[in-house]
Amino acid sequence: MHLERIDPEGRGRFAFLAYDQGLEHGPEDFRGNPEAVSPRLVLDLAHAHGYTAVVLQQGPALATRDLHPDVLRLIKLNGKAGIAKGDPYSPLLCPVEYAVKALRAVAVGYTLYPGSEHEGRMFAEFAEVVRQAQAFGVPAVAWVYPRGKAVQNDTAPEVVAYAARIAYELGADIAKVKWSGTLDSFRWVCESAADTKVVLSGGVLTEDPREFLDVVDKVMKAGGAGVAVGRNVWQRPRAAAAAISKEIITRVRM
Ligand code: FBP
Repeated sequence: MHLERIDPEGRGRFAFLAYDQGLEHGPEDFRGNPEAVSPRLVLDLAHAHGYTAVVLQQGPALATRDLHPDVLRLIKLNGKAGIAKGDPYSPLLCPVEYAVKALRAVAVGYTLYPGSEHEGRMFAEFAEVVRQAQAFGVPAVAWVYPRGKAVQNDTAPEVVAYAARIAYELGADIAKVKWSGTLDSFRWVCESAADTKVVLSGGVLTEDPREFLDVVDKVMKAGGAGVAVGRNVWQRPRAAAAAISKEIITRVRM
């Protein structure tokens, strides 16, 4: 485990501010809050509220190298656009070495799609990412989203628990998974991940912030290690994004 850089006090609590949706979903995600089209907003929020790190693809990371240098960067190493349909494959786009040396990554991330006919390539790429991350002393975070024609319900408890377990089997320090629907089922998800810490994947914007914060409460009670949230923060106007950030950080209690 190489969590020291992102968890210096060893509390095992993390709140990542995810901003890789521009690639995954396209600019549609920024329509409701045009300010979010620039990564400046998430960097300002992370600076002001103490998120563990912001999640950036190579491009926004390069463009904002000098902005809020105190804000830690988790560099997303693979990615795909949301245009093609069918079983997903998300190729490695940025090597660990470049992320660490050129983009000052203190952690690296990779999305796995178990159940896709291409899962084997992604498992192999991520296993190599884990070895490289070990060599460079940074944690590897696995986004684990069962997906493809073999997957009927990607948020069924047994599917989310399997996702968390896959992250552990491949050597991830942290697994980012979808909400399994109940506190009890999420406890099983966390237990299934053994030594790998489990964080909640934010999901679509809830109109009422309390709805999202209620899930965060349940995740923490279930033994979760925190959140990796995007749209539920930066799809709100700046003041509301700041308000929910404060609530998230309080609940995660880093
Ligand atoms: P959100 O909090 O906005 O849901 O972000 C979490 C995340 O995993 C992003 O890091 C990623 O870009 C996106 O969700 C992928 O979403 P999808 O489930 O639509 O592939």
